[in-house]
Amino acid sequence: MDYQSWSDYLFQAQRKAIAVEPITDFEKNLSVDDGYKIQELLMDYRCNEGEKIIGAKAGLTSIAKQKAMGVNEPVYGIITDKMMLVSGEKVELDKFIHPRVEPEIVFILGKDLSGHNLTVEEILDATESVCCGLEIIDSRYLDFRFTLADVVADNTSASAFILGNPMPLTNLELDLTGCLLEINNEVVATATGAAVLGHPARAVALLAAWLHTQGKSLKKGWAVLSGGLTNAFPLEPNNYVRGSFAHLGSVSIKV
Ligand code: OOG
Ligand code: MG
Repeated sequence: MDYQSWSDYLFQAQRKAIAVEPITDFEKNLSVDDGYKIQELLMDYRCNEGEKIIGAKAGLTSIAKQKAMGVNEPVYGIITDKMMLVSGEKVELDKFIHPRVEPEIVFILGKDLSGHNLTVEEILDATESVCCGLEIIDSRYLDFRFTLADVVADNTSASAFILGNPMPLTNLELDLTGCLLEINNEVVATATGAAVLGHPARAVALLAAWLHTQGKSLKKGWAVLSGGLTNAFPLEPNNYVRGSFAHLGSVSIKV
């Protein structure tokens, strides 16, 4: 299989903001491992264009998201400086294909982390601060139609994200942390941190294990997105989207 040309296929789709058919429409046997190889080349490509890796993301870590996307396993991807927007910033829809927004809990790491079966305690120990976030996902595939292998190749639909103010972990019970997603001042979804694998730190542990198998690690200073707590909602013209979290504050974007 020509991994390089599939990574180019997805890179061009993202750059031109034009949706393409899923790779599995052509490569019926695309495996999840193939997907990760394509993702790696895709991110090499983006880094060669000047983007800097500033973190990682887990996706499909909540039942809400897995059900919505018809996929039953978490997926892992990479985030870069170019994907970061500022809270309150105006989002231009024409840079995206069909963006959707989802609320997430984000870990800022105080040390490198790698290894299998890291515990929630070990993750929290390595965490410098936590913040609330909104992720804007934008599958490069038509109608967000993909298999697990396709979405992995597409760097798990990563497109943009917005972080709230970093908060110290002291006395935070992230599994109990409630979150409201509002669009135009109407609550469209609610969840608590436990929606992600019982505790969002477990998503960080899975990411550390994923990188460990490649001889890599989560890095000190990285932002780690633990996955959408609720289903994702389409971003539409004139939307004002806000994610509000108990103890973590809120983040918003205007379209
Ligand atoms: C895949 C990305 C999932 C999450 O937080 O669940 C994701 C998708 O739904 O397109 O970022
Ligand atoms: Mg996400």
